[in-house]
Formats: sequence, structure tokens, C-alpha cells
Amino acid sequence: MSERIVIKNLAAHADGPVTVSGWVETVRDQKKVQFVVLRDESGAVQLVNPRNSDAEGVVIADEPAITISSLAQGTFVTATGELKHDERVKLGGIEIKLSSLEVVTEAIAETPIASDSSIDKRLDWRFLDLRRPEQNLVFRLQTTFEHALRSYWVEHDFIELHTPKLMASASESKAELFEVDYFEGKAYLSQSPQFFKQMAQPAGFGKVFEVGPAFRADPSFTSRHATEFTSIDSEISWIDSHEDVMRLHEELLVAGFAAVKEKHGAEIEALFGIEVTVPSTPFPRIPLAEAKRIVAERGYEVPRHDDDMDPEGERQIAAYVRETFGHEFVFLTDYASSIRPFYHMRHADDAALTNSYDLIFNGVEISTGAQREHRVEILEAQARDKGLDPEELDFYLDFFRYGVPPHGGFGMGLARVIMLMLGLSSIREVTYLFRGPNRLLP
Ligand code: AMO
Repeated sequence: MSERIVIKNLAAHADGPVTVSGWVETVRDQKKVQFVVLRDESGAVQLVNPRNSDAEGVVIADEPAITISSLAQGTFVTATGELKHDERVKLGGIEIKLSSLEVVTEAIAETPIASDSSIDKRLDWRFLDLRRPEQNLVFRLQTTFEHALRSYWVEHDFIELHTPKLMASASESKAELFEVDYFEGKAYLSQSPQFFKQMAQPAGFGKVFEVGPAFRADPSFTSRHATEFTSIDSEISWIDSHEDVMRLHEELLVAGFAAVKEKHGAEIEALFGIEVTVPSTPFPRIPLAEAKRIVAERGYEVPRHDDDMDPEGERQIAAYVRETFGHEFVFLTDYASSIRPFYHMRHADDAALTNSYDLIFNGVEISTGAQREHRVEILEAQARDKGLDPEELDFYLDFFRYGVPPHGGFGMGLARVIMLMLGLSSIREVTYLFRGPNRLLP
């Protein structure tokens, strides 16, 4: 490795000779001096080159001839010079007076995207789009968020799972299933680790988590749907109801938001104009039926045929919760059995309702959680009730035939959390490489 200093560490470095590497962000040619803004993964610094009598600027390569004036944006260079702290320099109060500049790889002069390019165009050139400081921050804070969740899980004795993504059957709805050729037969891409995180309960693991890919053959083009997304899943034994799952869920989110705020709060405010709020606990909880009444009182009727809450209803209830409780999160609970999967436990006194919830963050659903039905006869009946063939589910039903503790858990879309945390309008902005019905490249 060279002696390169990461740009953000220059601030703490004494005046004197330094070497930095990165890509050219801008070149400003003035009569007596040339300025280059050099950026690396950690930040940007100004390089200065006082012009000598040579009006073309300093030649830094002969064949082909490259001068500082002709450096294309995006060219990767290594620069050596004298670091000087100077409060008058707007960019971080430091500059480097160049003694040498080596071009490592040249960039084509015309950059294919600009700051006002459409999201689709930017995704075509994702590696260039990702050079923007905002984008770099998205993935640094996402790393912090995931790390905080993982620390919580590890400290609380959870076991990490890596469940298979090739499946013999659907794990959520058949409509959203990707089918792939599998030797002589067919396989399906996993829509959720649902069955296998539940399997860890009769396996005696107690508490588990997984952060991994999920696939949904969902043809929608909304700002919150992808055909492949990162799902954050957790499942715990010995719960009394979905209330225990919600408590775990809250604690995880508080850990994640607190870590992000502490490490990146100032940068998020500077680049996104958003103040990250660490949510207070408990988050408000509102049964779905009551939420619909509240929304109706505010003048919005969720379509009658819809047992669920639609996106506008979610926005309305979020507005109510913000006004009433000053909270960005709300658990909508007790969804109707008619719109929940067969594996959700139903209320003991009202089979039309389930021990389940959706978590809404700033008006968008980020998660579904529930207590699971662990009594195999009831589970079988509920599967039949949903038109499923228990024989096809036999491998799953077996989990419940040899002893299993009461359990529950949740699944949460990582991109949705990050999108909403930053006030962005699409998960495409916070997904490293987005996959949608008409995007498989890059
Ligand atoms: P559900 O299907 O509600 O529940 O998914 C859980 C969460 O995953 C995210 N999500 C998506 N994100 C991006 N694109 C998609 N197409 C997409 N589909 C879902 C959302 C959603 O809230 N097995 C259950 C969870 C459980 O009960 O443990 C499940 O998958 O943020």
C-alpha cells in the first residue's frame, strides 16, 4: 500500500508533505493559480498549483499530454504536496500545494450523468452516481444501522441464520413467485425466510435473526417495491403475544437510529437537511379497525372492499400520530385474518382477527410482524381455509409435530427504513443496485 492519507484524516495532520489519492471532482483554472478538488471515499480536499510562466499549466504526463487544465472530471490521481491549514479555505480549512500529480486512470471527458439526470439514467451509471457524497453517506449510515442491529442481537444471544434462497415452494404468496429451472425440475426464489426462521424454534435456537435477500415477482413500479430487496428478519420463542415481538422491534430500531444519529447526524443534516430522531418507546399502537375510524374522521375513507390499509390511509394515520403523539412510528395491530397469511395466530376470542401488526414509519409500511400459530391442527385448518394444500406444506407442518414453543417475529425491508429516515422518495436511491421489473443491469 502507498503512504496515502485518507482525506478526512488530513484535518488532524500537521502541516508538511502528504500524499493523497482520489478522483478529480472539479478543476478551476485561474490566471495565477489552478485549483483541483480531489475527492476520495472519505471527503474532499483542495489542491493548489500556482502557475509558473507556462500558461498551459503544469504538464503531468507527456504521452498523451495531460495538463492540470485538461484533467477530466473523474480521473483518478495520486497527488503529493505540502499540506497547509488555512482557515480562509472554504473546503475544510486546508489545502495542499502540489509538488507532483500522477494520473492513475484517466476518465472520459464527457460524464454521462449530471446532477439533474433522471433516476433511471443515474441507475444506468450507478457507479458514477454513487460517487456523490450523499450516496456515499447512504451506504455508510446503512452500515452503521445494520451494525447496531447486529450488536443488539449478539448482545442478547440471538443466533444468526443464513436460510436458503432456493426453495421447493412459495413462502409468501404464490402470485409473487420467481420460478427457476432446477436440474430436471423447478425451484423458486425465496420471498422471505419465514418458514426457516420459524424452523429454528422447534430446533431449540430460541432467538434468531437474518439479514438477507428476498425476491418477489411483483410487477409494480412503485417507489417502495423492488423485485429483490434486503429483508431484516427476526424470530423469538416463548412469547405471550405479538406485543413481545413489537417490544423487540422497537428496541432494535432505537439501537439502529441512535447509532446512526450519533455517528452521522451532523452529516445527514448537512447533506439531506433532515434531523434524525431517535424514536421514544413504546411506539404508539392502534388496532387497524380503530385506525380506519380515525382516518375516516379525518375525511379519508379506505375503500370498503379493502380489509387492509391502503397507502393513503397509511399516510393519514401517520399524520394523526405525528399530531397526537409527536411520533414518526405507529404499530397498526390486529389485522383481519382474511388478509393475513395462514401462519398468523388468530385471536382466541375472535378468529376474524390476528395477533399481528404492520409498522408504519413516516406514513409507509416498513414491516410486518406476528405471533405464529404453533398448534398444528389449527395451522392445518388455517392453511385449508386459505385454499392451500396441507400436503404441499407438509415439510413446514412437520416443524410443529414434534414439539414447538409459542413464537413470533417480523420481517422489515432495509431500503424502506433508510429511504424514510433520510426523507427520500424512492428505495431506488438507497439500494446499491436496484432490481425492478425492467431493470437487471448493471
Ligand atoms: P411482508 O411481505 O409484509 O412480510 O414483507 C415484510 C417487509 O418487507 C418489505 N418488502 C419489500 N421491500 C421492497 N420491495 C418489495 N417488493 C417488498 N416486499 C416486502 C417491506 C415489508 O413491510 N414473512 C413476513 C414477515 C414476518 O411476518 O416475519 C413478510 O415477508 O418493508
